[in-house]
This record gives sequence, structure tokens and C-alpha cells, in this order.
Amino acid sequence: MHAADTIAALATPFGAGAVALVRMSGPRAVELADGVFRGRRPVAEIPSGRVVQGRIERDGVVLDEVLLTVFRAPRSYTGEDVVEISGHGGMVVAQSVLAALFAAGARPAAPGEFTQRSFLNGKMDLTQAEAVMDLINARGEAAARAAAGQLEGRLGRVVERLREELLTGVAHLEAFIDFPEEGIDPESGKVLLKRVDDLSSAVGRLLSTADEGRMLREGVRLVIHGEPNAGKSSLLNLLVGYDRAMVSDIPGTTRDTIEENLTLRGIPFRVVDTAGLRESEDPLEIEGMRRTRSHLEKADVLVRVVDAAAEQGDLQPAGREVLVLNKIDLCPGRAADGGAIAMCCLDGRGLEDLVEEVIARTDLASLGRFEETVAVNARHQQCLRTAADYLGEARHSLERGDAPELTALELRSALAAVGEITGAIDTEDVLGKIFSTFCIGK
Ligand SMILES: Nc1nc2c(ncn2[C@@H]2O[C@H](COP(=O)(O)OP(=O)(O)OP(=O)(O)O)[C@@H](O)[C@H]2O)c(=O)[nH]1
Ligand SMILES: [Mg+2]
Repeated sequence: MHAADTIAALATPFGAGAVALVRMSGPRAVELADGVFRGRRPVAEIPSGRVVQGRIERDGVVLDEVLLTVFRAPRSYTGEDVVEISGHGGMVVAQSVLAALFAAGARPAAPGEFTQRSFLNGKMDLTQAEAVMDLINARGEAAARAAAGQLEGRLGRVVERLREELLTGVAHLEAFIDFPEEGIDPESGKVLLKRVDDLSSAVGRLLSTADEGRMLREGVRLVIHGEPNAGKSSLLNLLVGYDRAMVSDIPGTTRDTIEENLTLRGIPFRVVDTAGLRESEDPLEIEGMRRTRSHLEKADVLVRVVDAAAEQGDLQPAGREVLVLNKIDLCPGRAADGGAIAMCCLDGRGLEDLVEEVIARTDLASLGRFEETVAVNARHQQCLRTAADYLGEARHSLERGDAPELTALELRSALAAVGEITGAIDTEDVLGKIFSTFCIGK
């Protein structure tokens, strides 16, 4: 068992609700719960996993009527003895139950500390621990399903396979170190080179999921742009379903960029409404346009809004953007030109077609099969890049015919970088950084 302290926290969000869950974990969890719980029998005698009824008391005063469950080590979330107390969801009541546990000897849990203990006790690897937070923060069904898959250990297994193959490579090389006078024979050199190349492609494949991971976690960046007055803000409002942005017939209404999160068909989006690009002397408008340009560069999907009444002729979408021919109500005779989507932001006409088109443009390769998605996050990406660099060095080293121990050193460094992903090789600061972003109670 790793930690000696017994920790406690409110596991449900702050605020009033029907129930509030207080969670306690650590070697003294059962003993401390016994100090405050009054039920048919002492907590120490309650079988693991059984829900029992009782009261929480402090100094003879009843604080709440509760349901209590004991999960004994190692078969619990943290791998330690865990006691969960669900009581009435008022803020004062849950806090007083928690205070009673602190008075009995528990200490407040730090953010993510329950999950950290679970990791330290070997209940889950780091990618699974991160998935706990991804799952809590998931916006949209697609993101939730991908996080659930990671929690179930899918990414961990892929990374573990990679580690095993790296280890085999290292072992292969080290066999030569034992016989230094012979060096690596050409045949084995070829086999090793192929091994390193295969490993590089496997790392590359994982790295290529980083964009997908970012889109699922932070949302697909959809940027709306176009001439002033074309109806960009009206489109944003239509998408989010309420009057988020100011709309007026004065060109240049939107100065600053406006960002909103929304979910379309289960996929999280971050929609950005921008200031229309035009000649201007106004320093504020110039700054707004600078921001517009910077968003245009970072967009995953671009939507250009064109005023059908103001622009005639055959309009074609430029590059990969989605073209919206807006204010179609003002030009009833006009058909949507090739590739453009006819819309009216006042009555919502064309919205379904737009959503369809936008989804088709999102680069989520795994669209519709998120159960199988492996999508790395920024931290994994960094580890994988380091591993890729070392694998590149290992390749050079083999080509140069370096002493095998030098090549082995590069492979070992790649191994360490990959190991950091699951925490197989952990460094204190990696752990600190990950768990501090958690919410308390998890
Ligand atoms: N008839 C009609 N008017 C529309 C439609 N969409 C927007 N408008 C009007 O067009 C005007 C400009 O709309 P906005 O949404 O403010 O345009 P914008 O592109 O955000 O403009 P800037 O922020 O100035 O760049 C407003 O008066 C809207 O009511 C539409 O589909 N049909
Ligand atoms: Mg606007």
C-alpha cells in the first residue's frame, strides 16, 4: 500500500442536489467511518459492497440519514479500503458529514488523489487515469465513448505492445554487446533496421491520432468568416440556439471573435464567429481582423458566409471551406450554386444541410466507430515525438555501424519515452502535473 493517510472528499459537485456522495479512502477508512456511523452493526462488520442504512452523528447530534458502502482493499477504486457515504444533497449537510470525518482523523483529498492512488496501487495505468478526467469533461457522446475506451485500457494496450517490441529490439542488440569482438553481422543488421522502421511507423500511427484526440477533447474548431454583414453572427446564433452574438444591419458589428462550445451529432465543436474582413482605419477593427486571421489559420473546418443578395454569379467554395449562400429568402429565384449551401439564418432553412456538410468535413477518421478510437492527448504526443526522435537516432546509429551499445542506448531512451505514456516508467513531475488537473473527489 502506497499512502498511509486516509483521505476524504465530496465526490459529487458542490451545490444542492438529491444526493451527495462523500468518499473516504485509506487504511483507516473503516475505523474512522465507525467513529461517526450508527447503523444496525459496526462498519467493520459490514460485508464489502453491501449498502447499509444508518445515521451520521457527531457529538451525539444526528447530521444526516445516509446509505453507506464499504469496499475493502484491494477490490476498490483506489485499491485501499474505501467507504462511500451517500446522504442528502444539501450543501450544509454534506459538508458537515465531511467535517465529521476530518474531525475523526481523515484529511482532505487533493485533486485527483483517489485516482492517483488507484494508479499507484496498480489498479490502472496513466492513460486510464487520464481517461477518468476525459470522461468527466467529455462534451458529446463521441468524446465520451472514446474516453470510455481509453478508461477500459485500449490505448494502454497499444502502448504496452509498443514497449514490448522495443524491449525485444533492445534485447536483440544487447545480445551483440556480450560478444563485442564479433560486432553486428550484416544479416542481423538488416533485421534490426527493419525492426526499428516498424517501430517508427507504429509510433507515427499513434502520433497521427493526436489531432483526433484534440478535437474530441477540446472540440473541432469551426470558424465562420466572410464579408461584413453577410450574416456570420446570425449563423452562430442559429447554431447555438440563442442570441449569443449581436446582430445588426451595420457592417462591422462584430469586432472581437466570439467562441462558443456546442455539440453536433455527438461531436464537440468550438465555433468561432469572426469580424468581417474589409479595409479599415479603425484600430479596434484592425485588431479584430488580426484575430480573425489567426483563427482562420487554426481552423479545422472553415465556413464562409456569403450574402446572396449582395454577391451575384457562380460562387465556388475555395479550398476545403464550406460555402453558405445566406439570405436566400431575399433571392427566392436563386438556386444554390454548385457546392454552396442555400440558407436563411432568420428561419433556419438549410441548417440541416450545413450540419451534414460540416460533419463530413471534420477529419475525425473514426467517425461513428469511437468504440475503437485510440486518440492520444498532448502529453502522449510529446512522449511519442521523443520516442520517434530516438528511433531516428537508432536508425542512423545502425546505418553507421556504431557499436551495438550505442544503438541500444538510443532504443532504451525511446523505451523510456514510451513508458512514460502509461506510467510504466514514471517521473514524479509527470504524475504531479497529471493529477493536479483533476477535480477533488476523483
Ligand atoms: N433577410 C435575411 N437577413 C439576414 C439573414 N441572416 C442575417 N440577416 C441580417 O443581416 C444583417 C447582418 O447580420 P449579422 O449576423 O450581424 O452579420 P455579420 O456577418 O455577423 O456582420 P459583421 O459582424 O458586421 O461582420 C442583420 O440585419 C441580420 O438580421 C437571412 O438569412 N436573411
Ligand atoms: Mg457579426
